[in-house]
Amino acid sequence: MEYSKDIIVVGGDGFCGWPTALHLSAQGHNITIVDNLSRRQIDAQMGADSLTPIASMEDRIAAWKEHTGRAIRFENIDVARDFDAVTALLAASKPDTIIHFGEQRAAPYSMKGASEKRYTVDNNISGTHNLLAASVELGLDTHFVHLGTMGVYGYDDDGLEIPEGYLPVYVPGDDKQIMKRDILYPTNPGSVYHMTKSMDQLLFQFYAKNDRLRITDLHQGIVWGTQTEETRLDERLINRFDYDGDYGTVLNRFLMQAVVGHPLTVHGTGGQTRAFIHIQDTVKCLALAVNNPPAKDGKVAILNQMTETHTVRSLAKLVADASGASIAYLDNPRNEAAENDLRVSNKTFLSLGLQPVTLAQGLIDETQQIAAKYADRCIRRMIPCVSTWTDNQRPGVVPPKARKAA
Ligand code: NAD
Ligand code: USQ
Repeated sequence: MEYSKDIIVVGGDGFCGWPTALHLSAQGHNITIVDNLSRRQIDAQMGADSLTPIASMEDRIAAWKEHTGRAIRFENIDVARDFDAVTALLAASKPDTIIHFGEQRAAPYSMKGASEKRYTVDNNISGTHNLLAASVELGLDTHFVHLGTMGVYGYDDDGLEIPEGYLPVYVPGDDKQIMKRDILYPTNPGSVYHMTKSMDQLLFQFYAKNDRLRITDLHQGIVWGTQTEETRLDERLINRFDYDGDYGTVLNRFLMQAVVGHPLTVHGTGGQTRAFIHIQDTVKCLALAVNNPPAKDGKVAILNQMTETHTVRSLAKLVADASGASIAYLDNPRNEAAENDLRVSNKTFLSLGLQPVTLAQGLIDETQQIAAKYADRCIRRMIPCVSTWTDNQRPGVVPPKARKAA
């Protein structure tokens, strides 16, 4: 580490934010977590909960201090709604780095209905914009690191290796010379949630160009696993484990389903190929990003934060073979391609020294052991994915076209 940085981790109570805050604290950085605890509130509203018992923020921080002697500050601020509090905090702390995890991140939740769509857009866009506008207002030279998503690229399967954020295009100029331009890869989001990440990209493009903010946007794949080196130290530090139909992501859901004797819920044929990364690599990537800020050159640094790709059906088979679970092929509640290939460049993190953890049996076993340990906390009625992408996918709903014809 070059020197100890002052880092604000927005969304530091969440699945990726909490282990990242601990990892960076362990590396000697001074950490302030900012979170409005909305994720815990959404669980309470839905009647869901993390499979692992997550301690209160106060107990988490106290346990960390007991084990390491290191303090972490916590500020309960809604970055989307309380601009004054955001400005006051940034003015007082002048952070070297802001890491922004603080968004509504579940695609199915964002598609439940108008209220969830509006919340996701308002929360994600205003939160991101407030942090950028406050940094400019205060004249800060803060490195802004944002968690974006692989899903902004879409899954069109056009045979290209997905580059890191920018696509070179070649267009004929007036004098018939071919001109090369690097444009933002055309976004093709698959949910309202993914759309907010596409919109975030434009905010970053503008603020990097206009105000020379130093911005790193990490296009992360689906994160799996639960524990990191730091969260394993004490049960009060344990990371959250989402398995419900809105917030649970596919591999962790399969691992939990196998443990509780639920058939593995494959949507459609399971031919969807997605990018994955283990939570331990997420925190390593964040440390690499923090320690390698981009130049103030008007361009956002976009890095693909993923380590491997798999189809949903191959993951189901892997888990079924290891556990004896059965596989259920269900009608897909989403509006997405049934089958796609996916090739992704992640050359920047590899060149910075990332040695990826791949889907190894040991890690799968560990996650399954965590799931087994807390299986009695599983609320089975929260397992099905009931959020549908369009009206006509809802059971018993007459599709709009049929309604018109009647
Ligand atoms: P999470 O829901 O567990 O954590 C997000 C945290 O942000 C929560 O603690 C929540 O309370 C907080 N938050 C939300 N809105 C806020 C606001 N307005 N003000 C303050 N705090 C707020 O999600 P996660 O899985 O940790 O994801 C973190 C980020 O990483 C998200 O932006 C997500 O889009 C991105 N990401 C996650 C995954 C994944 O598989 N989990 C994959 C790719 C990208
Ligand atoms: N799927 C199943 N069965 C399930 C759950 C999901 O077949 O029980 C399928 C979905 O239909 C989809 C794929 O698995 O084709 C992935 O779904 P997911 O819920 O695991 O992931 P996704 O909705 O894409 O979102 C997650 C995070 C999000 C992040 C994104 C990264 O919730 O915050 O941005 O992964 S990425 O997918 O690379 O865009």
